Amino acid sequence: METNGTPTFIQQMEDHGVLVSPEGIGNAAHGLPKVLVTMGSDSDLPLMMKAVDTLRYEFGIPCLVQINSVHRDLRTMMRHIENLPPSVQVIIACAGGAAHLPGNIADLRADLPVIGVPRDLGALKGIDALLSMVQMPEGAPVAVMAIGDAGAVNAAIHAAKELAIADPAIRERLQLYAEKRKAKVRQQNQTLENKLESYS
Ligand code: AIR
Repeated sequence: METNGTPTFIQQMEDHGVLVSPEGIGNAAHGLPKVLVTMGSDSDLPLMMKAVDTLRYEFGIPCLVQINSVHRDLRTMMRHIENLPPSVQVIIACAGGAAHLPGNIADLRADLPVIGVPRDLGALKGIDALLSMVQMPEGAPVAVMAIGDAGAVNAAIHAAKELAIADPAIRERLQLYAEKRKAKVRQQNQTLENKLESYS
């Protein structure tokens, strides 16, 4: 689908993935993407929407979402990752099983931090994905999160922390997010006596 080696407009759109922001998805989204959220298959989407929704609703960060499989279409993945829009500053990559996507991206993009999310899948329930991501050789680091839901949410928070270094508005939203977490523990203590009663 290339004309004389130059990507067509449609190919460029496909190459960049789908923009998601607090306002909406695709044409309804606003702003420049700061994070790429990529995954090996659309079957990873229910997990990775936890990262996408944390980015957009908690921190107001627009992101690109894109499927990239290093075991099913390595060449397309390489083209996508080498041609990301320059506004993208952090990459979150999820895969299940033999999960080489974040490690391969870390090699392709020496300039961007890569955060890995191992999917809890199959016979080994994510241990395989975790080990594939975390045991990178020296020189190409991947910041690997926990397996599953907590890892997906933490990937978004970690990405926000990286962006906050140069963005005071995101730093402020991170503080608010931490306050909400503290309020939750406070609220658990306030209702603790009633809960204890139910055990007596
Ligand atoms: N996967 C796809 N290409 C390489 C890998 N590791 C992963 C996907 C998904 C799992 O294989 O990230 O977690 C199963 O994919 P599917 O499409 O069979 O549901």
